[in-house]
Amino acid sequence: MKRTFCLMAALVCALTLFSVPALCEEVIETEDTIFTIVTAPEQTAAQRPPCFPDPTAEYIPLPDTENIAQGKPVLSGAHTDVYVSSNVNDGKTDTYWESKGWPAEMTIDLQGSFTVSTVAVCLNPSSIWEPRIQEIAVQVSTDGENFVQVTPPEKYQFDAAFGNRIRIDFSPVEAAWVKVIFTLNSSSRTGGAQAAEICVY
Ligand SMILES: [Ca+2]
Repeated sequence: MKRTFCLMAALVCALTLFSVPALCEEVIETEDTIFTIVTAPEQTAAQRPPCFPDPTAEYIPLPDTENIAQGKPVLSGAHTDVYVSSNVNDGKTDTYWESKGWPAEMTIDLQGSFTVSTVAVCLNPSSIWEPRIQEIAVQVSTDGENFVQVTPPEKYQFDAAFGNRIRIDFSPVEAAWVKVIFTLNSSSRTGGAQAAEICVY
């Protein structure tokens, strides 16, 4: 029995050291120890074992079409600390914009007229970002001066379990500018709106 335990322990250590993805596991309990035996799969490329589901499978899906907001000029009011407005459409969810004060408006110049029907607001998907609610409305404009509301202020739940992102869908409308207006953030420590990315489709 002792030899069996040693072999099991060696196997566990070896698998841990080499970080071999597990395809299945067996739990063995002894009087004072619990061993988890994992079996290394036969593989030639990285793969995710069924016992570790892909967390992105739970993310709120975004349209497959091009995000026409990325990299375009943006305009907003004052920002908090280093969280400047250009962080809001740089294509990275590990950089974010945080407003200073309310309401917080972010206007994106699409640099052309497009038919748009979805705005997505994303935070960093890391679970260190606790769930929060932000109240958001969307307006569009064809001339950059006169804006029409396409969705009224509504509260949206951001949760890392679902990618920490929300999408706002509305009837297709012509737009050359999109203004996203934030009026509440339930979890901002400095009292501002937060968005790692604002995407327009
Ligand atoms: Ca960003």
